[in-house]
Amino acid sequence: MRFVHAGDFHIGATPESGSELGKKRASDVAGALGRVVDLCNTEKADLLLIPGDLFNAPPLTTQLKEAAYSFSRLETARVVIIAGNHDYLSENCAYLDFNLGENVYLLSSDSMSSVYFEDINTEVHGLSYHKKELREPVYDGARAPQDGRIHVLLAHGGDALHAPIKYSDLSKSGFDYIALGHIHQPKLFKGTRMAYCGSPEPLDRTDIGARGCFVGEVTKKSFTIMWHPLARTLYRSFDLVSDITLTQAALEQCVKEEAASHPGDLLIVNVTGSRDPAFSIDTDAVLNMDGVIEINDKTSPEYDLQKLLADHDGDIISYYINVLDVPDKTPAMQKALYYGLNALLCKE
Ligand SMILES: [Mn+2]
Repeated sequence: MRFVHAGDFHIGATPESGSELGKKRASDVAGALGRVVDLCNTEKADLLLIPGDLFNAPPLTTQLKEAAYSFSRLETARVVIIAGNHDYLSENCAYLDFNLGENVYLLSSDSMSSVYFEDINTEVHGLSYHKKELREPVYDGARAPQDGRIHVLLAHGGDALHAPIKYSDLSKSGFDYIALGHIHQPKLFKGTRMAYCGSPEPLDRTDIGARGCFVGEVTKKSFTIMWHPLARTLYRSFDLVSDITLTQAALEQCVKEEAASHPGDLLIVNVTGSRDPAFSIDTDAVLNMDGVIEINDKTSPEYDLQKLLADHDGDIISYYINVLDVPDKTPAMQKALYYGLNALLCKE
């Protein structure tokens, strides 16, 4: 049985809203399902497994129509979906009544149910959220029947408010594949047949790194799985540690080279370390560079404490340094030393 495991599309989400970039990001998110359908067709997948949060909120009929159109283009795959905490099934919601297509199976019950496909000897199990939170450990005790069928579990959650999961136990539950959703970062649990697919597009700036889905093949005896990148936009964090030699031009050159080596990616520049007290980073200038969407200046001025002690012998500055510049000072004391000296020296 060949499958594509993709979830957490969050159709309707609008990352970077209110900006030109936001328009592109919204269409990236809305278009991801179409790209997954294309992949299912080229891979000749038997099943498209969607473990929840296909939509960012309980879907509107227009959003369901768009999804149904995408599913109608599937040439070989049937779709099995569960509803997650974002697109949970409320009473009388459009999601429950809408016909997404004869090749689409929404496991709508809030307790475990399944659908069996005889031609591929595969039974897919799962349950849907009927509310935003699900604190019960609903996957504890889930076991695959031992009946010769290939058994797949769709599961959504993994934190305290959303179906807490004991991963080690679940990985030994006998399922031939466990398609997890809810966590937006992809994760394959090594040595198991269990993975979070992550979202096909990053949904906010904390979603650093590659995004996509998994393509796999499972039989009762064998298992292969491959990561497939799909995201049109990628957030990349660029972490720089500076010292007192840092200059604006050097910083911009580093950022320029990083941006040039990853064209199209959106850089979040984080600068830590020390800098010359007389120098401060022109963050606006960095923000105006191609490919940069955010800069976080967490540098601290590096004072020449010995020189300051000599220059300020007997005054409040040398007193302040002597109190805080002790051998076993904590990071908080280090910060207090820098911030205090900034304030004291500016007043001069
Ligand atoms: Mn979720």
